[in-house]
Amino acid sequence: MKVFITGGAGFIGSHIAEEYLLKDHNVTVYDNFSTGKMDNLQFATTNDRLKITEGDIRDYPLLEQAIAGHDLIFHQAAIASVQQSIDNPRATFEVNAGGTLNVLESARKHKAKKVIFACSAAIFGDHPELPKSEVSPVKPISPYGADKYISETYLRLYSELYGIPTVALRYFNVFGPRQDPSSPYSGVISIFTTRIKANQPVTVFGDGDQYRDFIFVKDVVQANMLAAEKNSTGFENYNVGYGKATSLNDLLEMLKQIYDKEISVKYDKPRQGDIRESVSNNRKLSDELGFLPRFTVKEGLEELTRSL
Ligand code: UD2
Repeated sequence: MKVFITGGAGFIGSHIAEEYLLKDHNVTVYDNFSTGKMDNLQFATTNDRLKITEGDIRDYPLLEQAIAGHDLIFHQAAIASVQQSIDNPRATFEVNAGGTLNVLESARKHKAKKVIFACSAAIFGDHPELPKSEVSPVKPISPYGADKYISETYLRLYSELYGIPTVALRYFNVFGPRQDPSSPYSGVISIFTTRIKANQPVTVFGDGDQYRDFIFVKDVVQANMLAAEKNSTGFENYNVGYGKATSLNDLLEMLKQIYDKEISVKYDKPRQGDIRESVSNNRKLSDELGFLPRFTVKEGLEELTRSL
């Protein structure tokens, strides 16, 4: 298989690259290195089955040329910050929605076998139905969520109009090694673990009883590979979470046990625009793709902290 990964030098993309290389496939990473890092691909710098192309998904001619000859396209590139999408919706639209269209059009032109897309639980917004299944109402509350939903819609259209098999994986809260902790809007686990390791206090926005569905990055890779392997012809979407709720207070308790030290926690007012609760119903993912998470949240945290 020839595997093409947009955003392949980023957090999730680099883990997908790593697994395909371990299975002896040829992998092309396409990344503009705005947030992706060469460091994330350190495990393979001497592997001649890895090709790295520096390029932007907004650059259609370059992207289209780079995609030629690949079978499987994993589209992970995006501006992943919700806040950035609120501050600058046009710029993020160009990348997150326009970029997806460029990927799909390139895949159509070169008759790729399948496109698998990193969608997001952000498409659900603050609609109260829980847990979220694939038929739960979609109501994005940020340009980021809207761009992801537009992208998913284009995936469906490209399959219906042009016959390209497409899959949208709606990621819940992904965590693991290589997640960048540097922005205030980085994933909470990357922020907490980095600060705890450095003996710095952590801030909880709200009472800490808000919960999320945290899924370890290697299980997200598993979901991607299962979606790629399934003999599908049309469009499919799947919610991708661990399938259980973990509150921030639960998380801090686990981290306290793992680090075996007291954690200094400051409780502040809730973050504006925060959703209170989010959890995935993994039924479709397990029934149709045979997904079974291999890491509990605690096991994922243990592996993450060992890597820091
Ligand atoms: C996740 C996604 C985001 C988007 C969104 C849609 C991640 C990293 N982000 O945002 O891309 O899909 O879901 O709903 O997966 N928190 C603290 N202290 C901190 C940092 C965060 O208390 O230092 C809280 C934060 O206020 C929130 C929770 O932790 O209640 C999770 O925050 P997050 O930014 O990791 O993820 P989330 O669910 O807001």
